[in-house]
Amino acid sequence: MNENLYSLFESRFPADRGRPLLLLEDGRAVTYGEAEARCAQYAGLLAGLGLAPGDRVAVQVEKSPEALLLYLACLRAGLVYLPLNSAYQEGEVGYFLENAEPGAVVAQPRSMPWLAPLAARLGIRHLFTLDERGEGSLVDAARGGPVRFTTVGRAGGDLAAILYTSGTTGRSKGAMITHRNLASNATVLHAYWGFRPDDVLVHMLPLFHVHGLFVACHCVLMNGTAMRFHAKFDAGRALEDFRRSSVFMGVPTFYTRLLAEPGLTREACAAMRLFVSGSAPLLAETHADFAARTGHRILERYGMTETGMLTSNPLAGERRPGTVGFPLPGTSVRVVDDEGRACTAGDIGHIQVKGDNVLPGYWRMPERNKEEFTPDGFFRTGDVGFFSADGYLSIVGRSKDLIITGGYNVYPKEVELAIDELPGVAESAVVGVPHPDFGEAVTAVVVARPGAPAPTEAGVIAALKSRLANFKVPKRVFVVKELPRNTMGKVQKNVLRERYSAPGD
Ligand code: MLC
Ligand code: AMP
Repeated sequence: MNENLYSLFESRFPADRGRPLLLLEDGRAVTYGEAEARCAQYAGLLAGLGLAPGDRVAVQVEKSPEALLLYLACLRAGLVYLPLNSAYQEGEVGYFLENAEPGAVVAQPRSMPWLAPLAARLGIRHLFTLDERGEGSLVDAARGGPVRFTTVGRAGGDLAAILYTSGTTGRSKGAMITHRNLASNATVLHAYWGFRPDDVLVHMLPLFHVHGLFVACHCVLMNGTAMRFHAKFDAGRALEDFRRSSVFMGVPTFYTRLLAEPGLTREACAAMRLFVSGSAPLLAETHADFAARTGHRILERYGMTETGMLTSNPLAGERRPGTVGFPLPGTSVRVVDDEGRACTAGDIGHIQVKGDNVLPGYWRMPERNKEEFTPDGFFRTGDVGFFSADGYLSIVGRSKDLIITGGYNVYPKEVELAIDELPGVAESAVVGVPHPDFGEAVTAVVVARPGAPAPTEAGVIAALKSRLANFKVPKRVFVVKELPRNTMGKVQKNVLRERYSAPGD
């Protein structure tokens, strides 16, 4: 049996291929028929380059309909899709390309001055451009190609995508995601959230991470219906769309920004049936304010790049604020103590998971696979939480040193390593402090090197901007004489978090 995820989607496409898949900001639409044809052309182009099933295609582009079709084309051709956040800088991309050894790279035209020499150095023969308007050498090369393509047969365990996630050591790991991982999660979410034949989803998330690419797009593709497709989040546009749509998915920052709009009313959301939040904790206060203003109780769910979606508040029963709901069908979620013994309800412990949605391992990192999985095959999420007596999971913290800012993960170690390389810096510590818009804000505390000119806040921020994706760059930098340490010599990040969370800092 062909377990290619694309074939599953295709089986759900509407019989009338003239129906829209994408409704664009400028009023145009991309129908299912057009999507199939253009996707076939990209698949044909990539296969024609000599790329074989299992080869990686790295893609660092802004969001556009073509970017989505390119993803579907990779699935269809049996190639492994490797999406990269468009904010990543040269050094970050260099590591991913060196590690993943893609057969082809598709990137923004503005990246070519540094990307072309990098690709040449790494022996990557095929390099294409694709810009935010959906134009570039990729589109030119595919134009006029056959509009049919026979989807390549894949087994469920074959790779569909690799998504890099940073690690506590500062080195990124490629999460290997299989066709089965994605198909099982898509099938479960589509059913659990009760998708209906007339649903229209408002899509404002980026396309290079799990939430926007897999969770949102897969639900729509499984439903064979349309999404209103926007380049990025815009609260005003979202409100306009809510009047003629039914489902919205976002990170908590989307919801706090919507709450700042006077136009967010019960009447503006009357056509909507479901608001989903995830990727970062949704404050119970945001949940309550949103319900008071719109009459809608946001449905919060919990997931990870490595595992897809794991738990969800129910569509029908009580959506309990501050919790992430129940394990999804087919996913085992357990909470264990430091010794690996099951915790009882109410007791806080480590969250571990198992299921068809969980990755088989990290790309070329056998040692990490041993550490991240338990001997009985559960994946260690690094999240800490507890189950209530009636089965709702709450996340109370993380055992991994991680900051989530506006739904993006930032590992302090990576930022600290970049800061420590700057002239005049002896050492640094990076923490997350509460932020009204982004939930948490990356904050750096820097110790100057004796005898060297002291670094300045503006200087550190400017230097980091060319080295790190913008969301990793600290919003504030404090230069201090020394870092607080415990008796073991370990930096006390909790002390720093408290110190720099104070209003006025
Ligand atoms: C942008 N900036 C951020 C940021 N996004 N800083 C911190 N955190 C972020 N998330 C930078 C900008 O570059 C800019 O810097 C400054 O902050 C202000 O930018 P902005 O104009 O306010 O940002 P905007 O473009 O509006 O983007 C904010 C956002 C976006 C929240 C809309 O970040 C976003 O779409 N986030 C969603 C992330 C997501 O999809 N996560 C899912 C991961 S999957 P400067 O210096 O230029 O001023 C996952 C699994 C799961 O986690 O469970 O879903
Ligand atoms: P990522 O690696 O980007 O996939 O991020 C996954 C992490 O995001 C999880 O391990 C959690 O720490 C966090 N996360 C996702 N959804 C939620 C949520 N609803 N509440 C709290 N944390 C969440």
